[in-house]
Amino acid sequence: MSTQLGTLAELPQEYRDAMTRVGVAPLWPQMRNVLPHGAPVPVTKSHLWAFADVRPLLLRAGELTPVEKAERRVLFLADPGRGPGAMQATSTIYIGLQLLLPGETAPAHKHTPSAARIVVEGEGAYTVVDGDKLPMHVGDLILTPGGCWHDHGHAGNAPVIWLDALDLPLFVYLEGSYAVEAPLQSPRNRPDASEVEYRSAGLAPVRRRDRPASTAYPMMRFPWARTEAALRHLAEHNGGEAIELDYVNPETGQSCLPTMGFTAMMLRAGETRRPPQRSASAVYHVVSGRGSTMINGATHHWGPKDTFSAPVFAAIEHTSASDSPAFLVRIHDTPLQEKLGYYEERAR
Ligand code: GTQ
Repeated sequence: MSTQLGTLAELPQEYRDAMTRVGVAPLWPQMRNVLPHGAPVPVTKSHLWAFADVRPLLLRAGELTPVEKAERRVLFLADPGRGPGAMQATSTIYIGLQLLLPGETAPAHKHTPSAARIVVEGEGAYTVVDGDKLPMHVGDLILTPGGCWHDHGHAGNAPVIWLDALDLPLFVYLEGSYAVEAPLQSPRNRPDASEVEYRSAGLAPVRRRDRPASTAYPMMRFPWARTEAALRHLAEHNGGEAIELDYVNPETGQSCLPTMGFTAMMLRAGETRRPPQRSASAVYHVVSGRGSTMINGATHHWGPKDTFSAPVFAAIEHTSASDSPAFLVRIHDTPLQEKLGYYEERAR
């Protein structure tokens, strides 16, 4: 059924003025904007941010703005569908690229949105999350869930760049975004849980009655070396299936953060994949390898450290270069949509 709905122009001016004075407006001229037929009409426009383009600007920020004057020295990825300066890459996902120079620190704070980092370049940086010092190696996924104190430091000798993913746009929309500041934390003198308690999938530490498990965020760091090894093993044994692993909470099996999901992907050399159309929006970060991705008919060519976005219900086709496999991390809002009860996949 698609009757043509009435427009604003059909209504007498004097009636429209009266509505404006009273502070009301008619629904029917805007009905299809907010409830389109069959599928959402995304505002987000797919875009590729080449690391080679962003990196020099970020390094210049290192010269122009001391970290003390930035708190976080970040250039964020602005969705072209929302115009210049939009502080979001998709409807719910904020992505920033953060620079820390040797010897610099970024002070502790905690905030209502959740964040995760993927290390892009450089060695020697660390993040302290609620007292746990988490080393940052290229490709590692480091969580700083909402409400957890976090500060960053850098003991190496070359610039470090990492990607920040936050559910900030959602919290801004909810009018729920704020932060609390504090001095740097003193880290506990023990390796983080990924090195001690959760070395291996399926094995979890025995919990004592007097020390109940803290199940919300038991593991804050997912070392890339293990993720890549797991993907390569899976590739040898899963037939022709997509090679994908979700980052999950090792105690509950649920997504590692409440609204954002993280999925490590491997594309075999020369492989083409057409995933289902998903109701989730996504940002892909290339850890290594080269290839191209067609999103709603437009093709992005990507290489290591590049980042690209896909709106909700995008028609996607990935192709990796023929000489070596490619490894990507997909950042998406599936966990949020599942909690809201509307996550959906449509076969293509
Ligand atoms: O490192 O804590 O890109 O609070 C945006 C907000 C990074 C951070 C961002 C933040 C941070």
